[in-house]
Amino acid sequence: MHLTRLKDAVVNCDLENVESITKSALTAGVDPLKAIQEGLAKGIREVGDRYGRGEAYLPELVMAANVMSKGVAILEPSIPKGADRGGLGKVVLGTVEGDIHDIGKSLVGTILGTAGFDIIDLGVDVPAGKLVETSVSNKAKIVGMSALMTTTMVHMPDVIAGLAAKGVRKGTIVMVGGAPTTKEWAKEIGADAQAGDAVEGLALAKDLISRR
Ligand code: B1M
Repeated sequence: MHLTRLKDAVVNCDLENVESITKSALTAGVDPLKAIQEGLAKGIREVGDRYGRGEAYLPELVMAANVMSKGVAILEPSIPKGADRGGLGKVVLGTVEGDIHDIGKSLVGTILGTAGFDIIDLGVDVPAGKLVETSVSNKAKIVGMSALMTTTMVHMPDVIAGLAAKGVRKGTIVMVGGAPTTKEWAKEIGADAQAGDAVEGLALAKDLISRR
């Protein structure tokens, strides 16, 4: 019931009631991550699909995204912290150049952060060079890139080439994610991992780190 209400709040662009709906889900003991992934995110995908079919317009997409962000902001502080907080290594994170989608990327940062990674989140529309330079100067263990559009995911290989040019490719784990990315895409561009959601991203990051 709570998950459906969360989904519907996004679908109906219900900015007024999303706070109370989200808080009542938390009070009822709904797992905050589940509330995001199986509630709010389902709603935003539904609106996105409608937009893709020409059944919804950009203002609706923007409003629905605002509702989603408001709900996520309430839920994020309640995501349980890992026992091994801190010390898993630095992760440089960003949405690639030309792309301003940040909800999924930020969620990945939150989940990795609560599990013990040190997150350097460069935000959105990040040029490849900035991701590479920040990674090198911080001796990052992982570079994480997010892309939500087929037109922007093409910048991901530039980061991998940049790391190679600086001689740090082998020592840096490259993880990619975002709706248009796939395992095949990751393999094709020479990334180490692709994650379909934030939970898988955390599992892959921990696994890859443990094997270094
Ligand atoms: Co945009 N948008 N949007 N949008 N938007 C998409 C991506 C689109 C598929 C919608 C559609 O047409 N059906 C489409 C892209 C089509 C394509 O590929 N070419 C699209 C478009 C076209 C656009 C604009 C160009 C529209 C316009 O202006 N005409 C514009 C882009 C401008 C730009 O970037 N330059 C635009 C704008 C926007 C809003 C601002 C309105 C808003 C974003 C708000 C924000 O981010 N602050 C928005 C939204 C909300 C979407 C959809 C509906 C939902 C994205 C989202 O937040 N999902 C999206 C449709 C869709 O994805 N199906 C769409 C929820 C989030 C929790 O999931 O981001 O997938 P997601 O992240 C997940 C996983 O993917 C994974 O874990 C996350 C959490 O579980 N993951 C990683 C993500 N990154 C990862 C990194 C990792 C690991 C896992 O490791 C590093």
